[in-house]
Amino acid sequence: MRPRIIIHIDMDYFFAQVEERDNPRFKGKPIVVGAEPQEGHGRGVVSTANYIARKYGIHSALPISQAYKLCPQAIFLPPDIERYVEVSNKIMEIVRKHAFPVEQLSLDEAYVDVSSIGTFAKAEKLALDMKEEILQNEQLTCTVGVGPNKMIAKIACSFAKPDGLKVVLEKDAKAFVGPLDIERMPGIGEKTASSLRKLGLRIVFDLQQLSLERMKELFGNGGEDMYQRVRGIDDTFVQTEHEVKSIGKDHTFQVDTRDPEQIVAVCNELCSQVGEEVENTGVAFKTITVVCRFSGFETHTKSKTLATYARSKGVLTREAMKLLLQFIVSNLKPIRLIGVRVSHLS
Ligand code: TTP
Ligand code: MG
Repeated sequence: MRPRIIIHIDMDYFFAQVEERDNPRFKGKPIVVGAEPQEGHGRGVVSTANYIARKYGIHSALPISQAYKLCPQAIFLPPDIERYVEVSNKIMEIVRKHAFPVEQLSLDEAYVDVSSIGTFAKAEKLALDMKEEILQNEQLTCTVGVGPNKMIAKIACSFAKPDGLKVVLEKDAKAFVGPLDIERMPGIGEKTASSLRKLGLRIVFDLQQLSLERMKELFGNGGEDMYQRVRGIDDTFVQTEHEVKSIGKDHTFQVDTRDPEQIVAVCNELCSQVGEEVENTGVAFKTITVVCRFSGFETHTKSKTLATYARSKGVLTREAMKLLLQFIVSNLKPIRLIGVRVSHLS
């Protein structure tokens, strides 16, 4: 089976780097973009700082008065958002022109689903090409992470900062996240982390030792997802603008099943719920996706894009059933969850 391959690309010290590029006299000096410091009496916070200023302990969201105390000789600049948007558009154009699905997270950060490229080696080459093109066209550096899913790609990227590239293969994902502080897991904030630490759970490896039941006790409804995440598994999609506007429903079976009658009945029900919502919102859809999670959390999706837009429940049910059947014949494990989704809406 073709591996899933995601690239996470993030510009280095973005606002400050644009300022540095446009004012060569700043090169080699600490730069802080943010609120006016007013010689240490200013209110407001740091937007970002270049890596030289970071050596003094300055970082995003730090009160500007503290930043001033840490490094009064830094160059303090107000943000020029219009300019950063302009630069961001040019960068995203480079990222998008390779024609893979792109999810832009902020001005300087995006996920690219490059699974169709086939191998991690090719994905790495593409990531380097994007990096090089951004440097040549915009004279700006960025960092790239390549991984089997969004979470791993993003963490890999943070490891390679600045101006770096890091690839983590699927087989290495679990070991890669093991030594991380639990707070690095998406979904574990400061508060949760602090109560987990009281239980002696400090790094992701500690959470990897817990049973699914224990994870459910600790994380409630999110327990199943967290059980996967601490193993380096993350099934969330790269959501392009089209896919954000999707309508979907899923169902988890009480007990994993291969009973065709039960599976078909649930799929029918999901199609009719999605079909109803399609009707209510008055949209038409072009892509139908069926998600199937098997015992052991292995999750697969299959999609069909129609030649023309459709609205009818009948079309949806027929196509979803065909996709579902492909799952059932190609994988003999019991099914834990199925989902039906329509996207590419108009
Ligand atoms: P980030 O990508 O988080 O930070 P960065 O690009 O400055 O540095 P690096 O990625 O190398 O660690 O954010 C992108 C931009 O968003 C950043 O340049 C400024 C802005 N920003 C804020 O204004 N406030 C914030 O708290 C953060 C985190 C970012
Ligand atoms: Mg950045």
